Amino acid sequence: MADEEPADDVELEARLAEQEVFEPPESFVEQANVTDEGIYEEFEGNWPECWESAADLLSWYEDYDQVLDDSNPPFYEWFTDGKLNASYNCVDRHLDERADEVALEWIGEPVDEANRSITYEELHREVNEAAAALRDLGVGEDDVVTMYMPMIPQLPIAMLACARIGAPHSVVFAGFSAEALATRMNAADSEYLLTCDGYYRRGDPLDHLDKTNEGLADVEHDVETVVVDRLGSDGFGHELTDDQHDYDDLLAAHEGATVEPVERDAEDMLFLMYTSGTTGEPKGVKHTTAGYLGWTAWTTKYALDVKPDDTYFCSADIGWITGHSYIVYGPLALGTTSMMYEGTPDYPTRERLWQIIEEYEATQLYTAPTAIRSFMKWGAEYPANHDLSSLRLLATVGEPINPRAWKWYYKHIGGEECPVVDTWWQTETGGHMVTTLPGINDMKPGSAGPPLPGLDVQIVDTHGEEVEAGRAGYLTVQKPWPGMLRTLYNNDQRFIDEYWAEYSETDSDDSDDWVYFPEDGAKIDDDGYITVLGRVDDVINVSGHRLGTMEIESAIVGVEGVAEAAVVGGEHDLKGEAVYAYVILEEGHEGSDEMRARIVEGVEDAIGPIARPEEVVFTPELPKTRSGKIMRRLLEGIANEEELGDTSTLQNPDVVEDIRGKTGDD
Ligand code: 6R9
Repeated sequence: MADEEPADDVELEARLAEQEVFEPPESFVEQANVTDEGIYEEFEGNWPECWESAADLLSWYEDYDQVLDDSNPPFYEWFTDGKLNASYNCVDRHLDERADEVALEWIGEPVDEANRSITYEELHREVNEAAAALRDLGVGEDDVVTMYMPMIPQLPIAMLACARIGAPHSVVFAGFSAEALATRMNAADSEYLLTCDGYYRRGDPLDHLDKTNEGLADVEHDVETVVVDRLGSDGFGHELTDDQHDYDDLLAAHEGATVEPVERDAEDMLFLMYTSGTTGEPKGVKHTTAGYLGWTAWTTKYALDVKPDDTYFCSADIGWITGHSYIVYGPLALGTTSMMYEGTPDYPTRERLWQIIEEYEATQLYTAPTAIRSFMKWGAEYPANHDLSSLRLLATVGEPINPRAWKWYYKHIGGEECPVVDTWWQTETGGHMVTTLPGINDMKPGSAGPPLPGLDVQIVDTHGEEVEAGRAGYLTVQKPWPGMLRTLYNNDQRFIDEYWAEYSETDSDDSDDWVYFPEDGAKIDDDGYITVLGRVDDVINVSGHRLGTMEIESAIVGVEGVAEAAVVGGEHDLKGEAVYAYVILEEGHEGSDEMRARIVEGVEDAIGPIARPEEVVFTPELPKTRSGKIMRRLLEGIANEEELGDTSTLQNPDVVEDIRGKTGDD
């Protein structure tokens, strides 16, 4: 690798390689939203009341009684009996001062043809019309509305319209399969769906309604569907059925309508988001109105340093939690301009992202390490062709960032003048948990930083005892926080089993006995900086996307001719981790290329292309312990070309060398 790198990368390496600590640039600190390091002590000494500072960022119809009700752990309630509306907070309240400012800056495909600047006033109009249309369709308070849409403005508009009428949304990533859509709609008993006819990918129209219809065929109840006509004359000529309605027609029928935002209780559900877990069934993470919105607003303001006059750019997809929290809710709650990019970073050229940042004078860029590693591989000449001086802050999320990629980002995108915030958090935490505050803390590449003020994060061993600095352990959160998930939809027991049982005294009513376990490994240094080491459960992280190995295995076992499968994550230069599948075939079936192709197709059909196996290895046996458990750790070792240590306690030690010989063959 090293000898292929451009000369200035080598120079950067020499200068920055040794540097382990970076101070926040002075020009940044001078204008930062928070610069007083006393905030850590202040929050610790005033917990949980410190979180009034999150509630204070919101507008309320009725004030809350209690900041935290912890009488029934782990079912915590925040800002009890307060009343508010998320749509009002993200739209209406900005009208007085910011009606003509851009709320959503949409950069769509085809390139340069499909852009739209949506002001707060326009957003208000369309959210109201959509809310009126949905209500007319029968959507009532607390009905779950599913959205299966790519990065088009109708997606955040529909989310805010639902919030307005008190209907929780459940957004399913558009790249997920028909089957994934059906599973989620069935699990949430969701009787309404918003989707679109299709969309463009790298210039070509792609049929989305076909996939939607395939999913709907497996939904167990009747569904009213609203279809956005995204492709116009490039469309696929679908005829809408009786229970499918055209989005534009519905809005036209409600032109100029206004819908009073409903007063929601602080603890009423704002949305559901399905995410991967250890077992095959996706988990419906439930977020509520006040805690979530306050948390995203607070962290957007303090960790991402967003101000109303910013043009803030998060390149995530709204179909994932990062897009929910940091494209839609956090930024719009603060009344800023949030950019939404529909395309990919390398279409039509590898300069696309930098061109957009220059053209719109973006002030922040929030992206994933996997993207940064691609930019790095393409070379620094692409960003160098553009004026990126509007950028003030850089951020990353989704997986650990290696120090080399961090430094490249800092130098080539930030020009050494932007702090880089590495934000550790999860779908379940609602927003940031571990990150530097950019106007206060020094940065250490590779380490996310200290926990946010008011958070009690500890790295513990298997007995729950804190480990020494430098030693690997398990990340835990010892006190509740406003943005936390409230439960798994319709499954309180699984909520306890998945996140609390490991380190809590589950028969206790004392909240001090309850500890949240996010299933990540981590270590802490002497300054309290946390380095996240990755998942310790059967979840793998491909390009920052969470995938359950069990979900992939069950998709593979569903392919005719497959007897058994084990899936593990193997290290991958760009994706972070890639899917490695070890497959045993039934008698009479052959490990042919055709079989391999069917397995890949099976996974794509069940989950989506993001879960596509990098390698499929056919083997007559899988390494098993004497008690018959598949030794996934060994397979991981093989995928990562590691020394395997003693394998003699296996039921079938010979199979290891056999499998090792076959991995990496093709
Ligand atoms: C926001 C998001 C959560 C999992 C999480 C962890 C990994 C996220 C990270 C990170 C190291 C970071 N993760 N951010 N690991 N450093 N800055 O990604 O949510 O899709 O639920 O994934 O991602 O393993 O547990 P989600």
